Amino acid sequence: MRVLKYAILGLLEQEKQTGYDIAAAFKGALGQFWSAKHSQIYPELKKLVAEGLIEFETVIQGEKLEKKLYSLTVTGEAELKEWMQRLEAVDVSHKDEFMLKTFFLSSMKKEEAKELFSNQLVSRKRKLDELMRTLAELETEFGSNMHFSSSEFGHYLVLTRAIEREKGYIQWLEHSLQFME
Ligand code: FER
Repeated sequence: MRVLKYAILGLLEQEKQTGYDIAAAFKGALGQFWSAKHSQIYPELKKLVAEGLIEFETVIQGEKLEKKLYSLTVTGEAELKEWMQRLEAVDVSHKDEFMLKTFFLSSMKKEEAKELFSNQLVSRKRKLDELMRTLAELETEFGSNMHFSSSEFGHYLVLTRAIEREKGYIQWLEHSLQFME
């Protein structure tokens, strides 16, 4: 399934944007959990136009730089809505290189395994720190009592989910390290 298609439709549902704006969005919060490269975004935009899901008007930016300002069509809006409501299958493809190494752990010496786990613990704690900082920023900017109609409510939910995941991951790493004592 072309999930990128829906990511772009979702962005355009928020506001009309240029290809540049869309690419920039993937460098922000969105890109933290759904990445896409320029080389995927621009062909996808072309495809979506051909399919009648998005359209564009040409605008002049700055001196005489022509830009395509994309927006959703009625059909695009309907497809996005349908996808948002659709129940997706539980994703079994969440690839985690560290899990792959863990699976083969018995081929390592215990001290090496402990080092591998300790290093992973450091990097997961860093990730958790970054998530907590972003959450604190969000709360400073938008208030700490988020509710459904807050503009950043979805972002808030994504962050709190990631924070719980990292906390669980850290706990598991610590238990595993104790196990290897
Ligand atoms: C953010 C939104 C999401 C962010 C990180 C994430 C650091 C990460 C999500 C994930 O790992 O699932 O603004 O900022």
